[in-house]
Amino acid sequence: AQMESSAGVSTAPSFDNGGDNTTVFPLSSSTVLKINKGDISKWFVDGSSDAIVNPANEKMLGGGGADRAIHRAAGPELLDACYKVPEVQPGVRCPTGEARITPGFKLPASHVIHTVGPIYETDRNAASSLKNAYRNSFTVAKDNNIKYIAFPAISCGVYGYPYEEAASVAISTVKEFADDLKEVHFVLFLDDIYNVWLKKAKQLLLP
Ligand code: AR6
Repeated sequence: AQMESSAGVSTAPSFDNGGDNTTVFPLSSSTVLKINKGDISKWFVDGSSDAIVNPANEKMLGGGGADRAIHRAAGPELLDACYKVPEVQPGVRCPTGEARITPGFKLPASHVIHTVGPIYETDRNAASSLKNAYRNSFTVAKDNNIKYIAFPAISCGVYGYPYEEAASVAISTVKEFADDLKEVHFVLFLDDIYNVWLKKAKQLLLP
């Protein structure tokens, strides 16, 4: 473990389970936001009340991007658990904007919260769909006594959401719904996205 940076300033490595460049922001008196660079499939805090969020699709049976990395690290039991999530329509286990939870199996984190962000080009309410994906991930987390949660940049890969707009939705929604959790993390794979998130967090969270 290394030193953590103070609120919103500079970057000391502290996400030593697979990431680095952690910056800490206050969300409330009891909740902090940490923005990390790294691979979300390696993230954990305590291995029992922690969850990573998988940016999945409505079928919930795997895919590319972070979804692929998460399934690979979790092992085949994760796919089995996803198959057991009931379909709400033929081929749809998790409609856009909703969230479902499974165990983490071989992942270092104890749980996976699967959510589905909007496809930017075709979702006419992309911002509200993205907000719902974050909000419903929090609802599922709280219902399952999760205290630590890590999000990737939902919809910013295959689903084509512009980074700046996504960062505004992500950070403002986290600010609104993070109560009852101890730590909310973003684990961002790309330098560009990490930098956009940091800038937006400074704008929205620091005085
Ligand atoms: N850790 C953290 N972030 C990652 C990782 C990782 N290991 N790998 C990629 N990213 P995407 P979406 C970043 O495409 O846009 C899948 O096929 C990536 O750089 O994973 O919501 C699903 O099955 C990007 O910034 O998710 C769906 O079909 C962010 O994670 C579809 O893609 C999200 O990119 C969902 O698309």
